[in-house]
Amino acid sequence: MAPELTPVLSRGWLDSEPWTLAGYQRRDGYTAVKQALRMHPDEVIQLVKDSGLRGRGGAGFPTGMKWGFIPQNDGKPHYLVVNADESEPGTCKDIPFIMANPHELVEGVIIACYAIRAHHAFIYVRGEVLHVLRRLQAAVREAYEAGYLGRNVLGTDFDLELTVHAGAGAYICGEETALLDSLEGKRGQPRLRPPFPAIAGLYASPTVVNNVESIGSVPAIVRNGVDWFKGMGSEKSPGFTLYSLSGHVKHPGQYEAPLGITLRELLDYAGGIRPGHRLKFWTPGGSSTPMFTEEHLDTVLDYEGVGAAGSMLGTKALQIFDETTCVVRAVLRWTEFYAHESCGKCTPCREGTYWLVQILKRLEKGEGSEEDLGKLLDLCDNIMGKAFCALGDGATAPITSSIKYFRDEYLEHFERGGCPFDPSLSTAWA
Ligand code: L3W
Repeated sequence: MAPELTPVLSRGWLDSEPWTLAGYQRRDGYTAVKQALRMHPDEVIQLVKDSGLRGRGGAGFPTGMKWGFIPQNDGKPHYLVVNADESEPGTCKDIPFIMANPHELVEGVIIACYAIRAHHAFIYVRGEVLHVLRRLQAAVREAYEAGYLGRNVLGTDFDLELTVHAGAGAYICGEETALLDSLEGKRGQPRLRPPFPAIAGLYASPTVVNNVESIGSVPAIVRNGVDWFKGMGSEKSPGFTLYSLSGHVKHPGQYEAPLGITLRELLDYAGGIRPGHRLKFWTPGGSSTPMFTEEHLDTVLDYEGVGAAGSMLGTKALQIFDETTCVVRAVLRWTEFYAHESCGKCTPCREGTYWLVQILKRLEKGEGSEEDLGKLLDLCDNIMGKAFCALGDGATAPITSSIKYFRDEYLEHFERGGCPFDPSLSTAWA
């Protein structure tokens, strides 16, 4: 039997105006921060460490451990930066969460800042999503008026300023150090790590950078306790999470479920593949994660399960394609995205993604040769692990995995001298 859905972050999404302070307070909103402020900051860090919460932005790094990296008594200001620059292809969880539940994010920010002794937090939002920005700004205003932000939070001696910052819409600014450069007013390009942001982040000060969903999960953990959280999910990947299902499923959308659910089980909730069709390929964590096929329907969707099957859980963005979709065309489309979004700082990514697009275009039109597949793999090998940040690595994932599972489909293109698929049949290109 499929594990039951676990609406924690998505609780109240269908309520009337769940985004208001009053709406959030009806769902126990801002009770966790009161509990946290009665604890010692180190106890809050320990609680998050004990919960086993792992970063929901793609890498799955333990959240409590990251908070614990912030040096204490160093005389420097500390910062919390929330990465709300959601833009990994297929990923659409942080935006709906903020739209429905901005106060849960604000409450998580207050708890996290108290724990790491930060007095200024920033939420870096993708600039194009004006509705999200407005929703968040309104919530922050309400939180200031209610005394949850500003001087003497809830009558304690803890002060906290929260700034909502609009980015300008570049995928690279989802990379934590590029985001920090952008926030400092520079062109968003990744920095060399180490030093990690925990040591030298915003304005060269110790900074925690966490994804929206990671911070949004904290109030429920404080409210309900570690055992409750660990009662969901798997041993090394505990808890609930938002899976985004898109593409050829009957009911695309966000499904909040325990880590460790499988795609087969999620499809039961999403009404299955669109009627009359069958699953061909899918991404477990956005286009930066190697694709899977039908044989992976029962892969356990947690960090370990997906890793063991040769991919990454990433942002849990499950893009689902049926048999009408040309895999070469899908890969070309993703690769054009990476070439466009490459920041140009390092040669393997800047030049490599450009050439990947040229070769894929040729292949898709049926003008390539088998030798081109070797060239693609060679280029990927020269990008993977050699680019300045994960963008380059991500660009290689759809290519290497599609050649692994669908080599024959690539060959068919140049054997027939064109694409064997009718694009009008696949809604993936609508
Ligand atoms: C201190 C150490 N801190 C690691 C911290 C580090 C970071 C976190 C994870 O990429 C992935 C990427 C995308 N001392 C530390 C330390 N940290 N060692 O831990 O670091 P890392 O390098 O493993 O990952 P990352 O650079 O954060 C994230 C993949 O996620 N992805 C998602 C992309 C989504 C977007 C978006 O929507 N905007 O970009 C999808 O698969 O490809 O592999 O905080 O500082 N010793």
